Order: sequence, then C-alpha cells, then structure tokens
Amino acid sequence: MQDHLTAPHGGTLVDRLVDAERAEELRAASRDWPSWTLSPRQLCDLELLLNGGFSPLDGFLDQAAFRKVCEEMRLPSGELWPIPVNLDVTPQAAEGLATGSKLALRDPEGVMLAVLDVSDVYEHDRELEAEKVFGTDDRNHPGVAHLYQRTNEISVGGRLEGLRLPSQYDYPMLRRTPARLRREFARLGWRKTVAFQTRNPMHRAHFELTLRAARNLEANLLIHPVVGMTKPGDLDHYTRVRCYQQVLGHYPRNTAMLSLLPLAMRMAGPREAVWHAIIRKNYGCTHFIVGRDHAGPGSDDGGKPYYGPYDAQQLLRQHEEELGIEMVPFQMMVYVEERDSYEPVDEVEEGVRTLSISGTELRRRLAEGVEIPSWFTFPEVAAELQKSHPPRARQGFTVFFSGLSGAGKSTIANVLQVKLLELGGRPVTLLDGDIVRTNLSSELGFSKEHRDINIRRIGFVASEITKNGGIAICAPIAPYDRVRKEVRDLVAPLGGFVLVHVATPVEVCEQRDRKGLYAKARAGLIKEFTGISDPYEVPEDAEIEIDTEKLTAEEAAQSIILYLEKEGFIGAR
Ligand code: PPS
Repeated sequence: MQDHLTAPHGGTLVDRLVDAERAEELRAASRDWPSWTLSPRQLCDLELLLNGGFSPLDGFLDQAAFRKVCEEMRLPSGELWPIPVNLDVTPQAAEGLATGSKLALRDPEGVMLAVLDVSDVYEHDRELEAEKVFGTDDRNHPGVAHLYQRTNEISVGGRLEGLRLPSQYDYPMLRRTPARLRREFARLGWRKTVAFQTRNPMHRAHFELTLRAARNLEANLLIHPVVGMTKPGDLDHYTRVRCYQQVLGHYPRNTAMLSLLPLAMRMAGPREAVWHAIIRKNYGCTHFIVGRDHAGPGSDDGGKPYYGPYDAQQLLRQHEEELGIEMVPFQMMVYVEERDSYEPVDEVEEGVRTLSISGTELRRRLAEGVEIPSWFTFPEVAAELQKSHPPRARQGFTVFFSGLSGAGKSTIANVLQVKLLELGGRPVTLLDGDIVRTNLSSELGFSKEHRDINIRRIGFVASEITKNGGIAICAPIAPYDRVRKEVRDLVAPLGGFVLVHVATPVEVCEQRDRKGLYAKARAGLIKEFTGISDPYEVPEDAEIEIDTEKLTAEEAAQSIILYLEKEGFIGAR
C-alpha cells in the first residue's frame, strides 16, 4: 500500500489497498475482531475510499473531522472537503468498540473487504449535517430523508486497510479506478480532459452541451455517470449505460470516453458540486462541467427549489483555484427550431421559438408508445428507452379483486382469465383465494395478522409476474385497506394495478351461501368470518366496483376488459 501515489494527472492519490501478504495477515487476525456488514451506500463510500476517488481521505471521518467538514467544509488538515463520509453503525455494533479496536468491514455475502483501525466512536449529529450540508431539515429532501431514516445513530471513524474492492459484475471494462483512468489518459496523450457528471440518460441537449464544452476548451471529454446510488426513482443504471454507449458513437473519434463512477450521491446541490469536482480531479480530469441546479433534488412540497439554479456554480467558482480543477459553467441548452440547433438559453434572442420535452412528457410518450422526436434524443437512445419502458400494451399488470366470501370474485376472475387468454400475447396467472390458501398459505388461519401475511404473499407473487410482463389475477377477500395499499404500492410501479371491488352485499352472499360457510359462521362453528364476525374495510380506492346483483359474471369481466383497454393495457401491440 502506498499512502500517496504521485501520478502524472490530478495530483496525489491515496491508495489504501494492501499487498497480498498483509491481506493474509489481516484475514488471519480478523477471527478475533468484530464485523460490520456494509450497507449499499457504505459499499459505495468504501470503494472510493480504497481506490483513491475520495483522496485525500484515507478512512471514515472521526468526530472532529465530521464537525469541521459540516461547519467549515474542511478537513482538520485544512484541505477542502464538503461532504461527511462517516461510517454509521447500530449501537449494538458499536458496543465494545473503542480507540485502537479493529473492525472488519464485510460485504453482504460476508467477504471481508477492509479493516477499520478505529480512532473514534461518536454520536452521529444528524441535525448538524442536515443544517450545514443540506441547508434544510425537510424530510422530503432525499438526502435528508436518507440521513434521518436510513442511517444509524453511532459513527465510527478511523483509517482503512483495504483487502479488495467491492465486487462489481456489471460493466467491468467501464469501471475504471482513478489510477487506471489517469494511466489511460497519459497513454492516450489526453493532457486536458473535461468531465461530465450525470445520473440521467443523455439526450441531444446533453450531447450538444458536452461537445461544445470540449470544443471550446480544445479538450477531451469524459462521460462519467454515477452508477452507485442516485436519487430514488431515477432510471436504472443498466438502461442509462446502454444509452451512454449509444451517445458515445456520436462524438468525434478518439475524443470522448465513457467510464462509470460508483458514487453514492447525496443530492446536496452546491456542496455536492464541489465534492464532484474533487472526485473528478482525483480521476485525472482537468475541467468539470457544472450545469443548472447541479446535484439538486428539485423542489420541496411547496414548489420552492431547495437550491438556486446557479448556487452550485457560485460555490465551486469560489474554490476552483484552490482545488486545481477548472469549472466549466453551463446554462441550460434549448433547441432552436428555425436553426435546427441547440444553444445556451441565454444566447437565444427574444421571440425565437425554442422546443423542449419535459421528463413527464417523455414518460407519457414512452407509456403510450408515442414517437420521440430525433431533435430531442438520438433514435438509438429512444430505442433503448423504449426497450426498458415498453408501452402499456406490452407491460405486465395485476387485476386485484377484493370482496366478501361468496361475492362472486372467483367466478368473475375465471371469466376474465379466459377473455385475456383469448386475446393472447401475455401469460395469465390466476391467484384465487382458495388456490393460494392451498399452495402458498396452507399454514395460515384467518386472524388479521395471518390475513395480512397471506395478502403480502399474493402481492409479492403478483409483483414478480407484473415485473416480468405477465398478467396476475388475484381474488382473495383482502379485507384490510392498509395491506391492499401496500400491495398496490409494490405492484403499480412495475406495470399496472387495478383494484376491483366485488361489492355484493353481505345479505346477498349469505342468502346464496354456496359453500354453507355463512350458516356455520352464524352457528359459531367458524370464527372470525368476514362480514359476520370479522371486519371488511370497503375500498375507497377501487378502480372498478362491481355489483353482482346487477351484472352477470360475463358482463362484469367485460367491463374490466373495457377499463383495461381505456387505460392502454390491452389493445394494439
Ligand atoms: S383473506 O382474508 O384474503 O386472507 O382470505 P382468503 O385467502 O381469500 O380466504 C378466504 C376463503 O377461505 C374460506 N374461509 C374464510 N373466509 C373468511 N373468513 C373466515 N373465517 C374463513 N374461513 C374459511 C372462504 O371459503 C373464503 O373463500 P371465498 O372464495 O372468498 O369464498
């Protein structure tokens, strides 16, 4: 392990990976040490600590460093560092840890990745971090939400000795470490490289912006997207990387490179921009593009942006000289129709027509299979996005029936299944109450707790079917609103979720009493019987309500088919 490795690009680089002999020594000694299993965020942080992406850090921050970083954006050495990188653990895990302890850091499979030489165990001051780093205590801010809801109370600081980098099996050729990227720049003769940070797919506006930046500077371009953790709800990185690979082919030959950054973003706006610049310098870049609202999480509940659109540029401008990486500020690029070109918004004369497509509009076009114009995104990128977001008629969905025993759920579900099979194109699975109780939940009874477990299991199976493009028809009683909503939240983002309330009144069900269960329930032979001795919470969020007194099963199934057609789930494929 070399503490500081001087490289031709980007200044000194910390390298905390030990040699094979020391690794063996540490493995042998680790039998006596406590272990901590790293969270996905901590795995990302560890990777950049070990590979030098977070230079000059050589471990997780101790309390003094944590406070100084929060309050002054500096390390105790005086060097600029805007974002706390602390290792948070549970109080149980912290028990027995003190200065001088060793803590083995492991991945979720139990592989030891590094050893922390503990120098400090302290309480994580979340309020300080929220106020100073994020500038807000608002839990709608994704970074603040993570801080309060997903980090532990105790932090452990100390230097690291790394045994190996976390295993990453996707795109190994594109995951270059800082040292490797510096070597590659040197080999290619890239003395000037401008980095572009992104967590979104790249459209024409981004392409034109990066091309312009590189040309103006007569520099090479590094497309350096974050593939660690981004804002919750962002497009998955597999799709994004395929899009970047498509965009790459449009730059002049031998002037642009794609490399992936395993960073866990905090969405901290201005401070994060400074952090991103330091990281890119470590990766050997000389310039860094900062656009509008860099690393910002958007607006709060009241529609007020958390950070001003150019706050990030201002903060980095104050520090770029000290950092030794030059900022390349950019205004938003807009498409000027009459000139068929992209231009910075502040350079377009008044009255000239500009076009843009918002994220919401793009999602609508994808869901409805509407064309995405080539002035907005390269056709190959549009094709990648369409592959990951097929129109609704090719997505999976779940039809979830709920209603009393004997309400007619199974009969309608059976007719619906047949009609959907007639249409063809997607596999259909029927998860009827009785089928599930026999095959998935045979050990469960009818207490609220057991019914909730039963519905969660059905929801899980339905979510897998929906995710993989199939149709799940579920027909349990599902008497409780909360767990029905839980299932909706699980399934809806993966395709469609349609709740059908079979609203046959209890008197009618009892009168029919096909299985003789109501008579038994009245006689007290069956306990906790829904509608008789157990509650049924009438859904207020059902997409469809069916009254079996007025409709036959065929008519009910047909009304569901028409609803699915209206919503775009069935139709031209
Ligand atoms: S739940 O509440 O959604 O978990 O119920 P579900 O899995 O749909 O199971 C309901 C079927 O089990 C039979 N059965 C009972 N229902 C309600 N309450 C009690 N106590 C009960 N005991 C047995 C009944 O036949 C239900 O079938 P369906 O098809 O709904 O008539």
